[in-house]
Amino acid sequence: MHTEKEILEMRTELEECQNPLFLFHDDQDGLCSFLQLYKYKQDGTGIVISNMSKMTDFIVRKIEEYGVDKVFILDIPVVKEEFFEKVKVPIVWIDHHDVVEVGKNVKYFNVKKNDKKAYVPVSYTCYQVTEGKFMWTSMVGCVGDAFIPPFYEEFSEKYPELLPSGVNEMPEIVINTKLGTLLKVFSFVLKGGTADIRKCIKILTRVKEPNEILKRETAQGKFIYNHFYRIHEKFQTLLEDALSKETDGKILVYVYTDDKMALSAMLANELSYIMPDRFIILARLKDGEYKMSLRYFKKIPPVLKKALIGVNGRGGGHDFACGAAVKEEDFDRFVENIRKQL
Ligand SMILES: [Mn+2]
Repeated sequence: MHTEKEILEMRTELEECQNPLFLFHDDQDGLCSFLQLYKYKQDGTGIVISNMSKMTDFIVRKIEEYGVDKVFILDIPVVKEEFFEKVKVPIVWIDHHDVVEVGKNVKYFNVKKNDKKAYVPVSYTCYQVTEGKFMWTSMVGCVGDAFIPPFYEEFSEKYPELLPSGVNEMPEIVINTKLGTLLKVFSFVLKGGTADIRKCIKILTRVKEPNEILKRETAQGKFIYNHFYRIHEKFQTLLEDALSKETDGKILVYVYTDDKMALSAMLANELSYIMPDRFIILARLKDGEYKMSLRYFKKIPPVLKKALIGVNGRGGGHDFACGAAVKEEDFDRFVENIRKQL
C-alpha cells in the first residue's frame, strides 16, 4: 500500500495541471483507475492502451493536438524509453506490476517499491487519491484484478443488491453477484470496434450509479448495457463451446479465431472458476501467433518459463494468471511442455 505522503503527492499532481491525458490499460483496473481520476479532476482526456509500444507517435500527436500539460500512465507495466524521450510534458506513472527503471521526467509510483510482495491494483490507489469518492468504480477495478479492497464491507452496506453481506471471495463474487455482472460489463465495454469502445468509455465518464447500467435507468446506462449484451452473447457461445472440449483432467486447451475480439482473459477466468483444478490455456490465433491467457491454482510463472524453453514466444504475469504468445508452429510443443509439468 502507498504511504499517506505518496497518496498526497499523487493527488497534488492531479490538482496541479489543467488538461491531463490519461493513458490506461485495457482492462477493468485500468479503466476504473482512469474513470476515478477523470471524475475527480473533471477534465482531461483518456486513451485506452492495448499496445503502448506501437502507440508512441499517436500519443505524441494527441498531446499537441489537445494541448495536454501532464500525462498520467495508469496500470501499464512497461513503457519504452522512446516514449519518455518524445513526450515533453511531465509524466506521472502509477502502476502495480513489477518495478522498472524510469527516466528523470517521470514521477513513478508503484506499491511494489515499498514492498516487493504488495498486491494492490491501481484502482485502489486511485480510490485513496480521490478520497474514496467513487467507491463502486474502484470496487469494479479492484475485483477485476482479483483484489478485495479493505472497504468491501462499506460497499456491501451501500450496495447490498450488488454485494450481499458476507460474500467476500473471488469466484463467488464473479459467478453469483450483480457486482460480478458489472465486472463483465466493464470488461466487455473494452471489446469490439474501436469507435464503439471510445463511445462507451466517454459515456461511462457520465454514469454516476451502477443501476443506471444494471437496471438501464438512464439513456447512458442503457447504451452501455446494450453494448455489453451483444458481446455477452458471443462470450456465452464461446464459453459453452470451450466447456464441451475434451480435457484429460489436468489441462483445458481452447483455441478460437476472431479478428476483433480478445475475450480470452475473461473466458479463462470463467473457466478457471468452473474447473478450478485444471490448467487453463485459452488461445486466440492472430497474425501467425497464438495469444494466450493462462490460469492455474498453482504458481504459473515457473511453469511458463520452462515451457518457453526452445519455443519462439514470450509470456509473464501474475502468480495465478499469465499471458503468453507463441508462434503458430510452436504452439503444440508449448502445450506439451506445460502438460509435462502438471
Ligand atoms: Mn491492474
